[in-house]
Amino acid sequence: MTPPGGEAALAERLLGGDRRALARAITLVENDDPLGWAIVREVYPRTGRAAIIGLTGPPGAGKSTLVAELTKLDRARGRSVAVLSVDPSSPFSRGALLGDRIRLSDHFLDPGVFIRSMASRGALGGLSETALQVALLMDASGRDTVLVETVGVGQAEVDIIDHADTVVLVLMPGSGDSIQALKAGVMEIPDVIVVNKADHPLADTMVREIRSVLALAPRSGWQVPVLRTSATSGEGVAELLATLDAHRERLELEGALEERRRRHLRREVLALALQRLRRDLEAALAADPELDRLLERVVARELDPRTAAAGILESVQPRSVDAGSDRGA
Ligand SMILES: Nc1nc2c(ncn2[C@@H]2O[C@H](COP(=O)(O)OP(=O)(O)OP(=O)(O)O)[C@@H](O)[C@H]2O)c(=O)[nH]1
Ligand SMILES: [Mg+2]
Repeated sequence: MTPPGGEAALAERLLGGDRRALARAITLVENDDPLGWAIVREVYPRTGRAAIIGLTGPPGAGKSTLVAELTKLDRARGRSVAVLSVDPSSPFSRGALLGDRIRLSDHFLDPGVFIRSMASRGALGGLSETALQVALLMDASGRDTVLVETVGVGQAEVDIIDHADTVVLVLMPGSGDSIQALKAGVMEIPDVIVVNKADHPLADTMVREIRSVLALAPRSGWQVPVLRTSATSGEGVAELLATLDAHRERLELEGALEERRRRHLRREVLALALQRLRRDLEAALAADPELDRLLERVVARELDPRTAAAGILESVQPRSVDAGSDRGA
């Protein structure tokens, strides 16, 4: 139990880099505990200092193995690291934990590395939203680098990967679906593409295919590097880290980091507002017989669906605004 006013003390310890305070705050946020949100509110002004690097890609591409290797190199140069593995495809956090435990086990005893895995079931307030708050807590606790790993299934309203300063797409030979998704514009062009499992005979073909897709994509200033790694042997990982540094430097040099973060935060705030509106609307409708009445009239062809929808909004809007404020009862 946290005593009243305990969030201030917990926030203070978290800001001071206390790992147990960080772990506790994350659990509170995962449990959708108001105390957790209070802590996020408290520490938010102290966030924005960590380099947030997102690794996404199909299952089994080697993201966790790469994260473990990157962590090793980043630690070797004295930076503190937090790792957040988010697995939206698994209802259990245990599966994700088990695999990651093996790959990240080298780092368990290092106080400079903080590791957390999350799956859908572990996050009562919605996985992506929770993951975002967790990343903020890690940032506030003074970690230099926050590595976020997530399977690239995407299309959530709030996607954690959209909040990375640098997005790395990790593919392996045979990730044809991902190339199609890039080609079709379904998947946003990342900042860096890695073909992992470079020890595989088809790695070269894969790199060529990616380059030909990128050649068609609209150019921005940054030319997306396509790197080859073999995460299990560590080959190419130093080059990847150097590329991540280069991307960061470029962002900072051009003032692009601020611009990118502004874009992300705008999207996040809007998505959260929409999410909230939707929740409030659904809650209001569940308790409102007016919906059934309207529906009956739509079914009876007295009222068209569009007019009915407008009627619903009119009838619930004042309550929705009310429920959305923090003014209290
Ligand atoms: N041959 C080879 N195997 C690799 C390489 N990198 C990772 N693997 C293996 O591929 C498997 C999956 O690696 P993970 O790091 O768990 O992949 P992941 O992308 O994190 O997987 P999920 O989190 O389940 O989506 C493991 O058995 C790794 O040992 C590599 O460079 N070469
Ligand atoms: Mg993994």
